[in-house]
Amino acid sequence: MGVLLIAIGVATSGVVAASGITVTELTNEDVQSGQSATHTLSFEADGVSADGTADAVYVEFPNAYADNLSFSTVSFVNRSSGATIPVSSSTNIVDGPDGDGVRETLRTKVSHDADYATDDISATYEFGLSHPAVMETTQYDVSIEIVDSETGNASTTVQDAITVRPTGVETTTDGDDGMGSETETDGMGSETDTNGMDGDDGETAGDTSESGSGSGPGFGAVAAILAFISSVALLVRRS
Ligand SMILES: [Ca+2]
Ligand SMILES: [Ca+2]
Repeated sequence: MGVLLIAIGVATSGVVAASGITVTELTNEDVQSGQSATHTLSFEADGVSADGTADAVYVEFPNAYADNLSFSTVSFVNRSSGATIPVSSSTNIVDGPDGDGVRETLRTKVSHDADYATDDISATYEFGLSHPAVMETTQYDVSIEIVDSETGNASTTVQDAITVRPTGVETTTDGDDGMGSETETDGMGSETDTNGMDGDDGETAGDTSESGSGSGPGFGAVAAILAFISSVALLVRRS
């Protein structure tokens, strides 16, 4: 228990400096399969160095969004003063921190040369996504990472940030199956009626049952039953 608490403490203190990345808004986070949508993503981060040397800010999407990602605008401000944090290298779509060779990440560099050490910032991105075609509801993470020139790295991942829902019609085939099982039930019904006659009438009924099922359900079975009844009537008259 003590060891576990220490481990958590170390993990938390590892993101001092540039830290506290918190997503405050993601619009259109629930979309249909294959839909294209524009999104606004806002987040806050603390302790970004204002030393006049560039810091890189990454917004990383799952690989499914590579080639389905278009950047529009971004702004960074100091949350207290409202001062603009200047963009020193405009946003590009790059491989990003995961280094997997897939270009699924927005990279922007900021550089604020201020007379104080760090900014606590608010960032707002606008971008477009063409969402994947999915067969079942699928959720995607979005990650943010800041590589600071002086105060170290910080990152966060929003699990299941985007939900993509399938659009297909699913139940037509089930309706057809229902009709099929009704036909089967009719067949069973005819047999049950014939068996009922069997139980009442003994030996002769056995033959009738076979001929009934042989000629199939419906009119044939009715005809067989009528023939059976008339033959019983004849037997009754003869006896
Ligand atoms: Ca810096
Ligand atoms: Ca990548």
